[in-house]
Amino acid sequence: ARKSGKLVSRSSSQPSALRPPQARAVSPRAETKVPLTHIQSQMLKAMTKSLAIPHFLYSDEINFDPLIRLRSTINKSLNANSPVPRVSFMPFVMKAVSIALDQYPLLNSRLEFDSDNKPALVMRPQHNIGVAMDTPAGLVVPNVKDVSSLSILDIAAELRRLQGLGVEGKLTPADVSGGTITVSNIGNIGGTVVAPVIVVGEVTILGMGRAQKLPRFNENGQVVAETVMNFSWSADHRVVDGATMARMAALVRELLEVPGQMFARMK
Ligand code: CAO
Repeated sequence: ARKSGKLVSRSSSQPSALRPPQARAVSPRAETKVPLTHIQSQMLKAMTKSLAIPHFLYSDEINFDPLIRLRSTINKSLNANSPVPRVSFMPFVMKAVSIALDQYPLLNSRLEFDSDNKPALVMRPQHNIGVAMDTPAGLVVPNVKDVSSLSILDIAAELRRLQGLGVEGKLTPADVSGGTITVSNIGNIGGTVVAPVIVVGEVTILGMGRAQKLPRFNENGQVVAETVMNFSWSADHRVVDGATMARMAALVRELLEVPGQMFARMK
């Protein structure tokens, strides 16, 4: 199908909103000093703090074929009167993360130090899932609030709203604050693996790479074509151990590979 074909092929006609500003810049003829953009200044501060977090990377491969089929069925049922004309993979991934967080709430927490430098974990009841977005002005990370209370179509509609505001540079402080965990999908631009950087005030981030059709062995030992995607998780190793991360990642994988399980657990 065209849609699933597009998912695994390299896009030669990237929408201009997905092209970084540098791609349109002209190379200087001599060394030139330029001030940082507003977003670069914010990245400088935020990423310097983020990279002070002792973190580890955990990676896994997800078979996306069941989700590709499900998304195609759902998209065929949508029309101009639906809350959104189509859904991408992000709402399913965000929902799976939210369902898994019910079992692993530590990964939705925040590490805080009081005035005596005594650490504590702030456990948070809502899953406000941040989404890294590439906009003409650069990287922004708005979040979808209370994902556990939203349907797949609700999440898609909110993502669409945030994407629209992001492209226009009109995201509000409320849109970009209060995130509790982040998902960064670099795969629609390229790259099969990304090592994501934890957002300060959170302990976990998921990075999604590009889906690829690759040969894999099925349960009968036969080689079959499978659409696979790398999920890479970074977690704050001061409070999250690798085993907890691996269990959470395994649950997210199970929910996406057997989407029926996800629907069985939806509230
Ligand atoms: N692999 C392959 N194809 C993918 C994909 C992936 N991981 N993710 C999305 N695609 C495809 C989608 O299926 C869609 O094709 P269809 O027309 O068939 O639906 C197409 O790419 C465009 O997707 P989209 O951008 O409309 O929607 P999305 O919800 O998947 O992604 C967003 C939204 C905001 C995450 C994305 O636009 C974006 O900005 N990505 C970059 C994030 C980033 O910069 N991360 C790095 C942060 S660190 O600097």
